[in-house]
Amino acid sequence: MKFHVLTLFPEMICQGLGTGVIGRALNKNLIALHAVNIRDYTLEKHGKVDDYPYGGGAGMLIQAQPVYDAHRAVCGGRPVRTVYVTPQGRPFDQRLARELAREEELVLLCGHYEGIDERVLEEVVTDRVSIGDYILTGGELAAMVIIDAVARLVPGVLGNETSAQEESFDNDLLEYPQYTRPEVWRDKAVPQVLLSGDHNRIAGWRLEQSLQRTRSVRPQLYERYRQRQSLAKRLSREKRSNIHMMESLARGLGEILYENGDTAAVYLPESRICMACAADGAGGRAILDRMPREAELVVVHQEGLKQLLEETGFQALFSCRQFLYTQRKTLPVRHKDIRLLGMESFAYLCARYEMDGPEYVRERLTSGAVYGAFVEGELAGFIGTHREGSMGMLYVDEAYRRQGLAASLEAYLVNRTLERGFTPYVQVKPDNLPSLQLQEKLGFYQAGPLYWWMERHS
Ligand code: 4G4
Repeated sequence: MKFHVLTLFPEMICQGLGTGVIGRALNKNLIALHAVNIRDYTLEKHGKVDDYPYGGGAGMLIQAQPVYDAHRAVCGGRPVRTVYVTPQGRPFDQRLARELAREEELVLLCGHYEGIDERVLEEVVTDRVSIGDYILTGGELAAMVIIDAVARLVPGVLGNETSAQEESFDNDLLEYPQYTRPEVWRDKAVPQVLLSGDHNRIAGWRLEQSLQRTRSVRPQLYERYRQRQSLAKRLSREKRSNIHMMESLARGLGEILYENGDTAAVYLPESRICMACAADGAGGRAILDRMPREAELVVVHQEGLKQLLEETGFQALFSCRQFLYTQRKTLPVRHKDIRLLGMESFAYLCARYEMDGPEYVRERLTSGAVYGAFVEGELAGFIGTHREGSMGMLYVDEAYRRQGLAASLEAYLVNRTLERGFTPYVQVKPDNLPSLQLQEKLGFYQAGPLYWWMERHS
């Protein structure tokens, strides 16, 4: 991923990001940083880039021309997402960091003085972003904060196999306190439970600490956590048919749109998917009333809700069966050479997985969501986790079929999913017999009736 920064202080950017984890990622060419001095593009002979604001007022503004020309020099004609860091922007958070991490290139524009002439902002800026409700003397520190948060999500940057996949500002809770040696420091002992070796008790203590911290420091986060827990509890009564909703919540991909008795809707803003179930027509309409305009896809498994959607501008794209793996134990994986795939496998995947298009393949690959099976060093097949959390994209090359490779791939992904504390589930088209058989063979349970993916037709 490449970051371009348009700034009056390029050395500040390079200095600030040149060390530590981000510095190492730069050296390893996992990310690139290109700081551009706006002043280099002024046409004014003394290098001036600022002037007085029309209408009067304190301070100066950066003029449109040098910013525009610097941006042109960086992007040429290419459409590159361009972030203006400003106190007047959309609040930056982990979700926006994940969204920006999906870009191949990003421009960050840093303001100074009182800001920048609005006309060039209208021309080049795609996103106005604020890192918090306070004023800085320049946009550089804000841009560096964003670059740091985004860069650490790029696969490989955090080192080893840690991938950005499904990392979330998790389950809305703050982290619990942690301790390292020595066991006693200045008469303060490490909490006894952490030395007990009893992993259940430790997990319970940590959760309790997280809850206390969150409740006292971030009451709103705590409320959201409580709401999610209560919906999860309700959904779990019908866990089998609502596993897709449960899992999107558990993985921090979805937020609750509506909850009332047996009517519930979860919305996944990053993939613009809504998952819903309704007790009756009134419930269905309550969901529709709250569904964001941007929602492109809706997943339902009730005939009534499907009809209601069809009356409101949606049509069924396809249907599928849902299977889940409720056992906690990992599965044996017969083929040993299965690993995370990166963009080097882009062409291979595009030629074999056409259903969701190359942009989707790129996004999944760069998110660290796709694994490949190798036979004698050659890529023979792959599997991935879809954006909403289900496993899929399973494919094995003709020449390598009937050797249990698909089973190995799926078993492998089941194990990785379990490791993350999630419940593996898949959605299978009803006519895909080999896949239906595979789910049975691996010990999956079919959950609920048919699921319909509904698409908005404009
Ligand atoms: C744009 C307009 C970002 C940029 C005015 C930038 C805080 C943030 C700046 C200014 C910033 C933030 C000089 C006020 C630079 N301050 N919260 N300062 N100012 O993200």
